[in-house]
Amino acid sequence: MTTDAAGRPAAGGQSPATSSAPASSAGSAGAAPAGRDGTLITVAPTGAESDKASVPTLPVTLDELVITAKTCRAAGAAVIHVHIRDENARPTLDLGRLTDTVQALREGTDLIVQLSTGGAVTDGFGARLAVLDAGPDACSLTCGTVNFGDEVFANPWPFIRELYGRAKEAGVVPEFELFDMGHIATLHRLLDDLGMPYGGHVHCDLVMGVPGGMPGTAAQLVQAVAALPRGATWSATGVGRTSVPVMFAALSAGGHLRVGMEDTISFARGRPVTGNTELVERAAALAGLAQRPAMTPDQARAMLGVSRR
Ligand code: KMH
Ligand code: ZN
Repeated sequence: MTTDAAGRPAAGGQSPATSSAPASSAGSAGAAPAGRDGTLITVAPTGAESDKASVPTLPVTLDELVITAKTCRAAGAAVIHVHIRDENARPTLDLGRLTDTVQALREGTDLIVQLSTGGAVTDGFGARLAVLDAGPDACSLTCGTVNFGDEVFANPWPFIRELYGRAKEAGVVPEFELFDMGHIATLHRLLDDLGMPYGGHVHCDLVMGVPGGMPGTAAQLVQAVAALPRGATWSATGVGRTSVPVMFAALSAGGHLRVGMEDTISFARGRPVTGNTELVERAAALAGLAQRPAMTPDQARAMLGVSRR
């Protein structure tokens, strides 16, 4: 493996960006070890659930988001998963704001900009589809409905199909968000029905520990990874107190990491997060210990099939 000055694996050391695996789910035997030499770290800095008044360090303005993006990039992030807020710090899918956000993040960093199409549980399907019009590099695409605490995060099959088709047409690379084992079955169905995504590679994020979804345990992670489409790469996210155990499990199983204040606002028991950067720093340190150091955004582009804009 060749490395750059920061000890990150060189792009040439990565597995091919595109998968030659068939879209069919038949004969799935677990995910192939693409991206084995480095760790893709995604930061999810804001989310739609935490309230700025209760979590003052949450980045909610465009300036706060760009500063966060820069410091997280320096700490080892390669992808930013973006939810935005309005002038009252409430979640919004306002297209003008989303478009400005994509532009500002591109101007300020070289991160892969992944917009959330999940939004908040209160967002309608039309607004969630329209997120693609903001021209991101990538988008999240949740593969099924899930109980979400006391709420329901709705992702019916016709919506999933529509979003997948539109992302393909728009040249946006989807990341498949999998909150439960049934979502993996739906991902297979989607690939069987509609073929490979734009970019030619399947990358998933196992979102674990949501009350209503799959638990954030090592045993569950192993089971989920074994069910993924052949050739897929995957990250894992442990929500709340499952953040650290899921990170260790993912690294030991050859996976990538998503961290950020969307998913946890505690750094340790009784110790609130001071900001997203320390979460990325911890993830990068653990990835280094696992001898799979943090990928650069260009290395991540090569793995995910995301082209430079
Ligand atoms: N805020 C959750 C309801 C996504 O970004 O795609 C959905 C979510 C998933 O965060
Ligand atoms: Zn999200």
